[in-house]
Amino acid sequence: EDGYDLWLRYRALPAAEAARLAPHARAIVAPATTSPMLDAAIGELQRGVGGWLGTAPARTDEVRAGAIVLAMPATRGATAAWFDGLGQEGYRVLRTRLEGQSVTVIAANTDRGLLYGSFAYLRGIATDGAQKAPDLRSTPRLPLRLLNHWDDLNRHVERGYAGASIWHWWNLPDILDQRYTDYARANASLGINGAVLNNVNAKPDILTAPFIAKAAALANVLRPYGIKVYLSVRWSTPLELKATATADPLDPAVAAWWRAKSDELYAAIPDFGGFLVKANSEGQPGPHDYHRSHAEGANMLARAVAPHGGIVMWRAFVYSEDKPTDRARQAFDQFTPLDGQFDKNVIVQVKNGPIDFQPREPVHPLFGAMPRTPLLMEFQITKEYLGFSTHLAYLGTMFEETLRTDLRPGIGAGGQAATVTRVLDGTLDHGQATGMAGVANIGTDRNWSGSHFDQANWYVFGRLAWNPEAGAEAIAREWAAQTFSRAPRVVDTVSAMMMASREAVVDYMTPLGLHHVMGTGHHHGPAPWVDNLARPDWNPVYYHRADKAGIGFDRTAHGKGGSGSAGQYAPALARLYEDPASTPENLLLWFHHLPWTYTTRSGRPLWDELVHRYDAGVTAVAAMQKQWDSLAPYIDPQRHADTAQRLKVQHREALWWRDASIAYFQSINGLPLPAGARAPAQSLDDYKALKFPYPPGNG
Ligand code: BDP
Repeated sequence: EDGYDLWLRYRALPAAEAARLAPHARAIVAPATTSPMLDAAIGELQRGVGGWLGTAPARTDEVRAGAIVLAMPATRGATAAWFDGLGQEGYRVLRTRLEGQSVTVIAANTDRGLLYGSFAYLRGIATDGAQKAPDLRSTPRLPLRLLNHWDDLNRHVERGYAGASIWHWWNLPDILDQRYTDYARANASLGINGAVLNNVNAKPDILTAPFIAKAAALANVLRPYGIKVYLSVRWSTPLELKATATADPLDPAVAAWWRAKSDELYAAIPDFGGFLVKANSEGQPGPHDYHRSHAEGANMLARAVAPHGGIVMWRAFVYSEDKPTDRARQAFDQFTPLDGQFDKNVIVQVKNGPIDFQPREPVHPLFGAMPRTPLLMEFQITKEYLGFSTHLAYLGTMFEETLRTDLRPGIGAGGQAATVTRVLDGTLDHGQATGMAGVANIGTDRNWSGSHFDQANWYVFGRLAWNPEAGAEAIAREWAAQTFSRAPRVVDTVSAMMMASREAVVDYMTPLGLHHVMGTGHHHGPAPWVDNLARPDWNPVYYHRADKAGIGFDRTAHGKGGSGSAGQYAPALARLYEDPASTPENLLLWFHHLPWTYTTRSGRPLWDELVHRYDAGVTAVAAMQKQWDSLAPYIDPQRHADTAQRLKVQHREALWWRDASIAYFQSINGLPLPAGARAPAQSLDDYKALKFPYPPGNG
């Protein structure tokens, strides 16, 4: 068990379960007209059932007892009600009678629905061992369910902790790796329907003819699995390719170049999805270089792809170099004046929080402030700030926390909470459903994600993109059952570990709303002392603002001496954040600068509470180690040992985070440790002296 099969393992079933499944999986009956997507669905059913039972069911066009029937509305004997409300992507799976025979029906209006329905059928059996007759119905809540690969053309993966890029650009387009197909299968099993192939820090080369041919070859492999290809583009591409004399979006020659380039792309990839753009952000060029707005830039590109049905995803991850205002408020300041100015096929892609994928952030204020602009959620699946692929941190709880955030607490439009999910599905404001993009954690490592448990973050991202209300815990359980074992003991223990894991990381790294205190550049390990970087808003000291008297970033109203970013939320939410007493304690120091003696909800003074949280984080990792050890008899030795090694490192590094952070903050506040707290193992200078050459994912 090296993890390559992900959650699609299909290992031989125990005899009793096989005996339950076999009579209901004797053959696969499919529509006579075939298509690559239908073939993909049938191929997966044969692989799955074949793996479980030892022989794969044959494909036939005659309904017979015990068959799995892939049904479309035109299928003879099909019941119209099966297809009710399934739309273009939904499916229904049920045990019923067709032409007098007892069969299992997978029904959908489209091939795509049959593909998703086939995976759902397989997931059902994998999680319940064929105990109950399948009875499933689902349609996706969001149309765009995308992975963003931060993969460079030389196969380096920015913030990648799972080896090199799976895209072998050099070998493409002629040599196609089996991994591309297996990648597509895994995504299709979750309903992921798009992949941005290259890094947002894009190179002009991606739009040259040779790379378009390479992208087209990948598109051909992914298409039968319902996955469209998108590309990240660099704003100044025509200028850098010396095709134009400027990259000004209002220059007709520039617009004409993008139109012609789009035509060329669509000629090679007829279902090309569109462009993702990082502009005027962290040194990337953009329309501001020509005194044009983000909207003017995005609209110019949008008009180039519009005739082909393409979209532009314009990122809102911007913070300017010259304006020293609070970084957390800059995207809002730049984008809210543009609300309503974007073309219809532009979607603004917003990170979940206002800084940068921290272990915990409040929701990004833009989600509540662009009622006339469709917004796409950007989550980071790869764990840049949460211990790479070494630390076990299940991100389902983090994604869910953001999606469930009520943007207008107490106001609830039409009785329903104004959740972030409802911004994405369009029911809150602008009426257009968008979706979610996840920065992928996939690489050439045999197990795809660096660690076995990081597969769960790919999995939960996809499942929540399909249904943001599916529930992180339910998803953890189904992942554990498919990935390790259906034994209740395994599912209970693994999901319990997962559900507590992200909070543990928050506790030992950034408790109580602290953020951005990681090592410079690579973001590995604690470095709250760093104060010498080129830009103030890259320095940890800028974010925690600890001094002799207190700690935290005052983001309350200007009038109260804060940065004003709490006021970017809708009034009801802003009111909560303006007052430390009503701010959720897990965001306390995000919004407030408080004296070390401030009394927290436990009754402990702030300093003692901070130390308490660091300790709680370390203790939680020790608990995960124990839980994992207890599973040794139930998990294959290879994956058990690999995970145990990582947990051991995580425990050591949690202690390091705790000790280094405490040593540093103590050097600032001069306070004694709370009674009973252990002194840091080493001196602050020892921690400061640590160096990390050649970290993964960084340059
Ligand atoms: C930060 C990463 C950086 C990315 C940037 C982005 O450190 O590597 O390029 O975000 O999202 O999280 O553009």
